[in-house]
Amino acid sequence: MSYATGSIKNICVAGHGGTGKTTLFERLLFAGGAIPKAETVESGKTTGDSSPEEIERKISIHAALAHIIRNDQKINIFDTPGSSDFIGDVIPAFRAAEFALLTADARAGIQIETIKLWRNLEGRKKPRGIFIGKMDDERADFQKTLADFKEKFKADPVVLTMPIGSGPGYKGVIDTLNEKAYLVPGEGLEKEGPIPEDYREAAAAARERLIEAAAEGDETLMEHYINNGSLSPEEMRLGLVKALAAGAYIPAFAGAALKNSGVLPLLDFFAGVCPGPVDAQDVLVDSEGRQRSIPLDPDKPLAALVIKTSYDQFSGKLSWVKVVSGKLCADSEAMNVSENKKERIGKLYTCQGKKLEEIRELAAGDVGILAKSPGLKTNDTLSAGETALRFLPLRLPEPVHAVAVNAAQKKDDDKLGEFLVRAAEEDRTFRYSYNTETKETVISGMGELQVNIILDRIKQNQKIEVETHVPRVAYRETITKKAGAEYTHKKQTGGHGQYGRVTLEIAPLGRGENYRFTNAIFGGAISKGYIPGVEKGVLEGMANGVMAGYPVVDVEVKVVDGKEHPVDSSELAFKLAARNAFRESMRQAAPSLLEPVMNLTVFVEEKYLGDVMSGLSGKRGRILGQDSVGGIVEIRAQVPQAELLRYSIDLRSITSGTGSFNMEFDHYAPIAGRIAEDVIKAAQAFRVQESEE
Ligand SMILES: Nc1nc2c(ncn2[C@@H]2O[C@H](COP(=O)(O)OP(=O)(O)OP(=O)(O)O)[C@@H](O)[C@H]2O)c(=O)[nH]1
Ligand SMILES: [Mg+2]
Repeated sequence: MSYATGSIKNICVAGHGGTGKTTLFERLLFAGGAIPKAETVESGKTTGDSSPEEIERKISIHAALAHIIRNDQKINIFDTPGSSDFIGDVIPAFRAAEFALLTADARAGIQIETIKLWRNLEGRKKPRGIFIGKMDDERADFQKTLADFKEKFKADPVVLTMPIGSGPGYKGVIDTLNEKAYLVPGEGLEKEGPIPEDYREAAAAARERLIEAAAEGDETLMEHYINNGSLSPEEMRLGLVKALAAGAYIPAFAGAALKNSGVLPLLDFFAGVCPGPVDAQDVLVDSEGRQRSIPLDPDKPLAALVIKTSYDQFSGKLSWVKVVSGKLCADSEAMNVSENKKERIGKLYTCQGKKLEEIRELAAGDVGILAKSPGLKTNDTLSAGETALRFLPLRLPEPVHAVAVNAAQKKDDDKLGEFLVRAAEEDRTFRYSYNTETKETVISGMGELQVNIILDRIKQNQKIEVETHVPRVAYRETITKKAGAEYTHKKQTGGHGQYGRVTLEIAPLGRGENYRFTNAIFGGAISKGYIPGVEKGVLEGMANGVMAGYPVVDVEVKVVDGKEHPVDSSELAFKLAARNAFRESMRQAAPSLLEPVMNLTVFVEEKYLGDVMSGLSGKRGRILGQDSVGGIVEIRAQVPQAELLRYSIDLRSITSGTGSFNMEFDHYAPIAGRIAEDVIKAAQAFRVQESEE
């Protein structure tokens, strides 16, 4: 069955690891009648954590999508992983949802991943709320968590559900909008009841704030409120809908999902108050990068975005799509704008976790799954006809942790390659590449956990034995002064001989200028026709420097003189002469090693600042600055890449798993002394090993 754009909601549940997202997701599905029984994460049977690696580790690794039908609306809900290693599965859900609910553990306050996710949502101007869960736990403190929230986000949430007691005395929640209590059930669904006497005052105060938030959403409501001092329940709801779509307030909820508590009023909020596709706009860009906002309109031509790709044991490749405009029909055709070719649209599904249900069409605003469209990949735009308009790709961070891998047995190379292609399709933060320079396949991701899970899948599911090691750094070589040399390549072997003489002058260039080649010969010592051969020889010489065999950069090369033979000269002879002339010149030009230096941004809680700073100075890092926003300190530094190869592991241990970082290449910088000696020694060892293989 197809749902109209106005009857669809897309909600994303996100937040710090272990705050109870998958449990809440499960209980929402149960309360909404989508599943007959609610399972615990520990049982390994939840709708959210259904892959073998999730069941084994009892954490979420992949985004899960399910839906509830409530008041004739289809409420799509995403459960997302909390560990920062799996941000690649959170971003697609943020992209597709019109509302995000962040979970907090009432015992722990607002934790670092939640802060980072909050910032990400803020950047997207996405309406969002907060669910303070685990209220049944002994150490739960709703007010303290709320206060922590206020301090970190400089915002005062509007309480939609407040807890009745906490810990062993926790009894349920009060729905301040509908003025009733929901009591913790023995089993089954929570029961409605009157607001307990001693909570009436607090509930009334919370309701006052709700009325104000609602009135702020709409001018006529505000007038009505000023004149009458109150709003009817329906007026309130409408005001809250508008104000939330505009991001004017932040709703806060309490509950204990594991006890099925605080779930029903949340569901009613999703159905009744949350913004949906009709309240949102999306953005398309044309071939010149100009952006155009479009409403989510079912009556316009089709425009849909592939937000995620996954592989199912039975159905093969699955493409998750958000339809933004028009409708997507099963057994049809659409234009894949990104590839500029027609795509057959086969079967369409809606899903409850990994359970797929076939449907005929998806209207604008809906999210569903397309099977058997092998040509589709994440970020592709589907369109009704030919157009240059496409969606902006998902904004994902760059990988920070890399490992070099190779199949222990040559015969497994292809199988390993195929697996890596698929893994990188499934999670866009996971990358693999073959580095021709260091001759390694390097896989990289957001942290050790993500990379290790991929390695486990290679070993356990694919049964491929692999060897891993720390990736080699791509050093460079350069020169520090001017020099020059002459080289004559001369060979007499029977018939034709080989002859070419080249004199080069080389000089340092500015960092990043890489290479400049000039023919400065006057008078035809070398004919023009041989100069390309000379340049080839120079480039070959530059491919392997004289210090440790790394590529040579930032050198100006001038051909100043030479000599040719009327019969024996050839392009090859000049190439060989030039290569050697370059090597010789380089030896005399005070060569130096360069190492890549990264721009690093570290995000840590204030209490770890000192340890992280001293860690960085031990890594030859240069601190550029620091900022503190909402309880997280952002440290900016420049650090040699060689010192960062295992930084995701180091930082985890310094910060008990809470710190994270971004990095990108910035520049090459010279190294000398012991550090350079070690690099040269390691390169020699590598070469010996290579020649033995
Ligand atoms: N006491 C109590 N425990 C809860 C509640 N909700 C979840 N838990 C427990 O908290 C732990 C983590 O729950 P999950 O639902 O897996 O948390 P999550 O946020 O999905 O975790 P990740 O996906 O790994 O980030 C599990 O042991 C749950 O049983 C609750 O309301 N009360
Ligand atoms: Mg989870």
